[in-house]
Amino acid sequence: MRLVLLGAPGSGKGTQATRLKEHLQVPHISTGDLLRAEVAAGTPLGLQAKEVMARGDLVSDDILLGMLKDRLSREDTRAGFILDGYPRNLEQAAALDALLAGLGQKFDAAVQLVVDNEQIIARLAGRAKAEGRSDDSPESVRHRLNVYDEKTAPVVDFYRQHGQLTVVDGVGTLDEVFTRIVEAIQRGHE
Ligand code: B4P
Repeated sequence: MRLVLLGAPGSGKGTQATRLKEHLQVPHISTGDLLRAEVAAGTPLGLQAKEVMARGDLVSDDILLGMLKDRLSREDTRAGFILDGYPRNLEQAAALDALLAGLGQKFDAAVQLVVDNEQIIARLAGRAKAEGRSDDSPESVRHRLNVYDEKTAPVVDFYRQHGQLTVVDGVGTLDEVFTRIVEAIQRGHE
């Protein structure tokens, strides 16, 4: 199973991917986690990404594509993967298609988690308190939601037009949302 998880910041992509990887027995690839690991290790790439992420902007497509190519070339992704946080714009969507075509692969479903902005702001305020992530400040969250509307929402429309989109209500308990995703994947595309 090759799954792409889409949704606004705070919609539960990372949270649900952590559960889905156990259920589907495939690796969870979070571009946000890959970037945060570079930042924590203080690599040149991490130093470049740090400020961009704290502001809530998108890190450059070239950096992301390089990281993704490396990760998808690893043996453990042969049987599938859950991609969380990529693609975030139409250029990244095209790059993903090309990358998978080069590997002789296609993804099985793009799942969009839908959560209203009020709930998103409350969730990320909670995470800011619990984990102190620099991009969960109120200013950064507002900006990330604008970036999502401007750059990432067109990716959702693109997959919808191509019949590859599955929409899931992301509001509810972690178990409820998880069950909806699993059922939606089983049912296939909407
Ligand atoms: P990400 O790491 O992808 O951050 P995110 O959008 O906030 O999602 P995340 O998966 O972490 O949170 P979740 O909704 O699960 O990206 C961070 C930054 O990295 C980006 O802003 C960008 O700068 C950069 N980046 C990453 N990918 C990129 C790309 N492809 N191109 C360019 N730049 C890129 O969880 C949020 C909170 O909600 C948690 O506290 C969780 O506990 C809570 N929650 C989840 N589900 C819930 C539920 N059902 N009910 C209540 N709370 C819930």
